[in-house]
Amino acid sequence: MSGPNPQPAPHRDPDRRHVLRGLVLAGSGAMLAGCDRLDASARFHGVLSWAETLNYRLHRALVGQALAREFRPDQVSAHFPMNGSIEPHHADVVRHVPSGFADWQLEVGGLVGRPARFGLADLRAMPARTQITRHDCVEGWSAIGQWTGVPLGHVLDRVVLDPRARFIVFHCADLLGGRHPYYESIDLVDAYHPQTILAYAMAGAPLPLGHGAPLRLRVERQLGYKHAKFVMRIEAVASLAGIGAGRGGTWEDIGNYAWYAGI
Ligand SMILES: Nc1nc2c(c(=O)[nH]1)N[C@H]1C(S)=C(S)[C@@H](COP(=O)(O)O)O[C@H]1N2
Ligand SMILES: [Mo]
Repeated sequence: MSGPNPQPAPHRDPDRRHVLRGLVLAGSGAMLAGCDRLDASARFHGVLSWAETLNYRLHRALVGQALAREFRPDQVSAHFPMNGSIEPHHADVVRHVPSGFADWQLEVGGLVGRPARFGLADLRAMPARTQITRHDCVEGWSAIGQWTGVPLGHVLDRVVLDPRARFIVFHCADLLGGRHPYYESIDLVDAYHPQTILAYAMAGAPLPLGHGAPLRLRVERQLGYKHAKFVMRIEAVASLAGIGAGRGGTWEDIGNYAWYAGI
């Protein structure tokens, strides 16, 4: 099935209350602040067109921080396609393929108080979340997969996000079509959404290379191209201007895709 979903079905997992409590305790204030701040900065920096701004506001108003639907293990797709780049190209990352990324490190910087590097073991030692969700690609396919990773919000808290930060940018190790360095970005609302994780495992096994090893973003409330694979560097920024062509992502820059791809 392709195209936008209807509004996500009410989430009925037993851990829902736990998640909601966590939300209230940990970040609702920050998320609301992030939302307001996005409205101010994204519009004025021209990232969102007028229509996109309207879509963003409508979507946010309708679904708020609702969780994307989660599925049962028996609903996982037998075949989950690999799409876009299926291997990294950046030499600094390619050299880690043979060892299974044993000494690879994710770089987290930009507008943060404590820039840091994290290896796979560091990321695995952080709180983990496993979720079974449906991935919707604009090219017209969907697949249900199980992902495990560390909530992005946890990593951002570890490096102490600067109050000036408005967006989180994911710099990837591949070149789209062999030419364009892949990057993506999300706002702080999505960054702190409980289902937004940096996934290092799929179906309980290390993330396969073609699905973005060693680390890929799962941002379950948005379309497939937002789910950056081969993430090598995360950067907190106040504005998306000056990154790539300034539209917030590679597909946004070269394919005119919407920056906000909420589903
Ligand atoms: N770095 C990087 N991330 C990427 C892409 C890519 O080409 N490079 N393709 C995007 C698109 S369009 C989709 S649908 C998903 C595909 O993820 P999959 O290969 O795990 O199915 O990754 C997204 N993230
Ligand atoms: Mo896609």
